[in-house]
Amino acid sequence: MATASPLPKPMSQLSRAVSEWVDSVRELTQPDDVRWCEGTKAERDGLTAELVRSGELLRLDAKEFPDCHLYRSDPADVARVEHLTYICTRSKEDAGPNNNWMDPQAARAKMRELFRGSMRGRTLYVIPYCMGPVDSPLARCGVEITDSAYVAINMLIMTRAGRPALERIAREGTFVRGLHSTGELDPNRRFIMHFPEELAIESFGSGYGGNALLGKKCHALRIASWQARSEGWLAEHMLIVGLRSPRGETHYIAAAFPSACGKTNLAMLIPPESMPGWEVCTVGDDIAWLHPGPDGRLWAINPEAGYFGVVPGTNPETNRNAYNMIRRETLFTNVALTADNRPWWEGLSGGTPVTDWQGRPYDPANGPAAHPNSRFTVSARRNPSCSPLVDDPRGVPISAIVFGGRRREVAPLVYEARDWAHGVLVGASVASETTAAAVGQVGVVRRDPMAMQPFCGYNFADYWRHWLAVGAKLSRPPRIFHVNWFRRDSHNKFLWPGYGENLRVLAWMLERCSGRAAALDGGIGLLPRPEDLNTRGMTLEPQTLRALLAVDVPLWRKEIAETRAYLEQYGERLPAQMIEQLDKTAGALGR
Ligand code: SAT
Ligand code: MN
Repeated sequence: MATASPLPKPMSQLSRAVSEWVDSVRELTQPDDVRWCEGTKAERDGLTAELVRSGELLRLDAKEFPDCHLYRSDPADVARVEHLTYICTRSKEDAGPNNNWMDPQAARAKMRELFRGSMRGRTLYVIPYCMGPVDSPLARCGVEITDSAYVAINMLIMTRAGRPALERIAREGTFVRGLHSTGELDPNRRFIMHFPEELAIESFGSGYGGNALLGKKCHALRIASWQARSEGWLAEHMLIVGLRSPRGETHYIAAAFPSACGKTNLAMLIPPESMPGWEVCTVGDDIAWLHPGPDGRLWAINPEAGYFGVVPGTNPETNRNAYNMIRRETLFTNVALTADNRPWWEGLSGGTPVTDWQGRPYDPANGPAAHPNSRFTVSARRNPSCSPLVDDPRGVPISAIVFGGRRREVAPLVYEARDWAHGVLVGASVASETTAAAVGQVGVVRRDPMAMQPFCGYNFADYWRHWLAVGAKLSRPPRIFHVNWFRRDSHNKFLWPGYGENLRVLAWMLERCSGRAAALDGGIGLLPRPEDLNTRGMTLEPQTLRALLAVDVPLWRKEIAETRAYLEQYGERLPAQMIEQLDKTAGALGR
């Protein structure tokens, strides 16, 4: 006779370290109830149903958008708050000029007072999660405690959360402790604190993505970048995409762009019809963990399991994969609604918004109908171009690293670094026009090295040194490129069509990686000649292509002087190689 299998152990008994931490948080925050998340679909559906009943979530038209919901945030809580985000290391220099710093003891004391009793009348959710495939040696675990069911649902979509993660934590012993409470959403009582030396995060007073889904930017970038330095790898703000050429060769590219610069679109790119035979598969759209492999190559995993993407602009022309992906099982935040309860956003050709993102009758005088930083949360499995290797514990080998910014001028469409060390300088020199993903003025150029300005958990000078050290360990390092899809003409018109056509630029990179494509030394690095780019089937005037590939030497001299002034802020800690590389570029351009 078959014996009944024993009941699984309650989650609260799997790891003593986690349970003790939960008990201490419970004592401090005084929730009415504690719930451990198992990570099942039934559990997520149950949580969703509860929020529909309480009115926090709105069910969308079940015919066109089955299992889709709308969440409206507080109107003053719609983006990351970089000015309230801190790195709390014992030494201020370890955080560096690139971070806000607070003494860890002072920060802990401040947060203790905010968290005291903050969960009264609320439920405390315990979410064990694994960043990366649960059986991957490259993955790392954490536990988020939150009093927001909306945050819990997001984390259940965005990470591999629940029992298997907690079982790994119980085996390994180490995990990142992330404590989050929504508080009263008072911007004066809002802080996102990181304690990299203790692998801990404390976030209070915001329910928005990057501030509250602690597995994402807080853990997978700020804390992980610190862990990565001590363990010899890199945690980067990069998408990972696989490209199979008509020759049948597959290459993986990791690409860093600032928030809301099209990473999700590039990761899910649809080849133009005039480029038959190309296939694209998505490994990740936002974060890459890169490890030197035993074969001397760089191997990447996507620590996330879902996408938290920008909604406006998504349509069948810009990103058909994303457009199809977000038609079911998707959680929308801060989009507008049509009369028949369908989500609506700027950039959709059909439908009419009747209710704006704040739930008011739509009036163009109030600004866009959907918030410019409105988001979708969706499982990566919903992506039609999702790579079969997303769960591969070894990750994928990276052939090319791409840095990019949003620049009206200066940066050409594409150029290649001379070598890894030059590539580190190219990455460190990234500057970009700001977007709506962070609170503050939109459209001003700011320095954003490796697109990590808001996300590097330690001093950039040490980070660049670490990048140089990782490169020195690789016998087959990826080639490093810089792209700019956003260059404009004197009438402020974009010169390059972007989206699927970006494949033409990626194709040149892959030809470079295979040693087949030529390049010209343009002083700033290596550029394709106009005839090296495949422009067959697109309408691009020859003079436009020349303008896209032009290096404006006087502007570049100014750019180099600004980069020098920026790097010099890092003083003694700045690796000498960075200035050597800059001098080399300045020399190549003629002083
Ligand atoms: O808000 S998030 O940090 O999650 C998204 C982004 O800014 O890239
Ligand atoms: Mn991002």
